[in-house]
Amino acid sequence: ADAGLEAVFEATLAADERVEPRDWMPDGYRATLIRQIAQHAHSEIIGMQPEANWITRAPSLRRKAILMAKVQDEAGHGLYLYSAAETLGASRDELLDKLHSGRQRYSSIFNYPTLTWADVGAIGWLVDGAAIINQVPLCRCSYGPYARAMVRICKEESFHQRQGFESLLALSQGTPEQHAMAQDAVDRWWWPSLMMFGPPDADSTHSAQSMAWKIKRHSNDELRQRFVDICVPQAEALGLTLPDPELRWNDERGHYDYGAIDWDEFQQVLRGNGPCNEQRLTRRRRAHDNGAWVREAASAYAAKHGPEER
Ligand code: FAQ
Repeated sequence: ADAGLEAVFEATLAADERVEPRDWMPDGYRATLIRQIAQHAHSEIIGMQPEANWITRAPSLRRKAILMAKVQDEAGHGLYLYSAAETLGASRDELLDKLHSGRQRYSSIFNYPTLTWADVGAIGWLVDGAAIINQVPLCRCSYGPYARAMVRICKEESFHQRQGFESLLALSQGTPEQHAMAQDAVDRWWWPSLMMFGPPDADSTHSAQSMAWKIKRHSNDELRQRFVDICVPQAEALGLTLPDPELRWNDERGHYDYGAIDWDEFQQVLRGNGPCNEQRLTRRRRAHDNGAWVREAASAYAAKHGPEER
């Protein structure tokens, strides 16, 4: 690359300014961002499925309205993120094709089933909670369009986390059966939520370079620790226990110690062998195929009227 352009790029990073779509950037920087933003976008739209599973069975009109709004927000997040990826030269068609053919990933967390209504609360509290911890630093990501999309997404995720907590609290303080249902959901979602932050730092292939490029601001383990520290008092407030006998405050470290994560399970899920991988992708492909007529109609309309009328 032209040494002058590279120096401008490095100076932008050093000054903590944003890299914008028309700026020169190294090929690896572009490729890393496309990979991460695409994976993030795919997670948002695949992540609609586990909770949508409960829309028709929400226990009240109020809960149903909240859940529908949340699931629609996730679709919106997917759209902001696909748009951010488009500014790097990756078209939405191409990215969806890579998702559907298994060439790009989505978050491991969405390969677990939602077995009871309490899972909706547990996802809001833990999964959206983990998403916020991971995404707040991404608001300061060096790539402008991604950073700006994150600001809005984080505000919405905060609402999602609060609704999950409130829903779980209602169950926890309800009948003994409802309390047990809430506890069971937390027991099943806790460990997969910790895996959302990615492999341990020693096995994280992309972290060092992504941190040098200021795409990531903290390591996977740092963010995971932050999440654990925040969740322990929240679990107490909920009257629920986290399923980890080794969880205890470490005065020296100023953090909670926690037990060993089952990384074999994580690798299995990444290889496509989680409980719901096949169902999630099958439904996604079907939804895409069912929407073909909308895309065709939109292109036909655009061809007829030209861009100025759109
Ligand atoms: N699942 O070198 P690293 C949400 C892969 S929140 C699957 O550490 P990196 C909100 C990784 O791609 C969820 N794969 O990777 C919501 C790489 O494989 P590759 C989405 C994972 O990128 C709530 C390999 O392991 N959030 O959707 C996972 O530096 C409710 C090595 O890992 C984001 O995507 C995983 N958990 O760090 C929606 C946030 N972890 O590509 C609906 C943005 C790692 O070489 C309902 N992303 N891998 O084949 C990030 O911050 C980063 O990409 C990390 C991973 C931290 C996830």
